[in-house]
Amino acid sequence: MPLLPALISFLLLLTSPAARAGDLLPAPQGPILLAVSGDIDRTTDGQVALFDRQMLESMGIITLAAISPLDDEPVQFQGVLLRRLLAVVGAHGTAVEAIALNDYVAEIPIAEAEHHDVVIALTRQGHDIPVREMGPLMILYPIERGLDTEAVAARSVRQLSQIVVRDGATPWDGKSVVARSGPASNDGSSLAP
Ligand SMILES: Nc1nc2c(c(=O)[nH]1)N[C@H]1C(S)=C(S)[C@@H](COP(=O)(O)O)O[C@H]1N2
Ligand SMILES: [Mo]
Repeated sequence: MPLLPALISFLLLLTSPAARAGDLLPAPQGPILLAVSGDIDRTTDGQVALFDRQMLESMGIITLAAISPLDDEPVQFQGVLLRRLLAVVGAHGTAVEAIALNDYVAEIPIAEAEHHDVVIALTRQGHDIPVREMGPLMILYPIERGLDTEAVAARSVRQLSQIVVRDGATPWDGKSVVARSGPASNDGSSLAP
């Protein structure tokens, strides 16, 4: 299906007044890049929401500068906002478990993704990201004061393959929020109120 009609039908589906818990998202046509499960209202097969590249792109691509494991300095990435994906699947709960191809798991508070432009990157400098370069999907945080912490680095999941929506073990404590005053904390252990 050409991109524009696919995009329009996808957006219509999302905004339709008939959209409700249990509605099915369009089934993926290409290779599956991401599986979203857990506490979600919309799936592709009644169990899990599977996404191919085109489906992810149809949610709206944003560009951000970030530093990947391969970079010494910021380069341009393009991807989908995590909060946009969570809106598409109708996520409940307070956190997502982001799971990598190598079974690495990190918990990301949903409130953090609402507050910051946490991105699921699809391309690096205009190109798909090979698995050996920590793709095809990678969670990136914007370069922002207050986000340069080890905790945030640990949530920057490379080779992302699954997201499970659930209630978090620990509610977000706001530690990655940009402090309005006072010195920037760089270890996440102290935060100006
Ligand atoms: N797939 C995967 N992603 C991962 C990790 C991992 O072990 N596997 N480690 C995390 C941790 S603890 C850190 S500090 C950063 C390291 O990212 P870097 O290689 O850009 O420094 O990746 C995060 N993402
Ligand atoms: Mo780390």
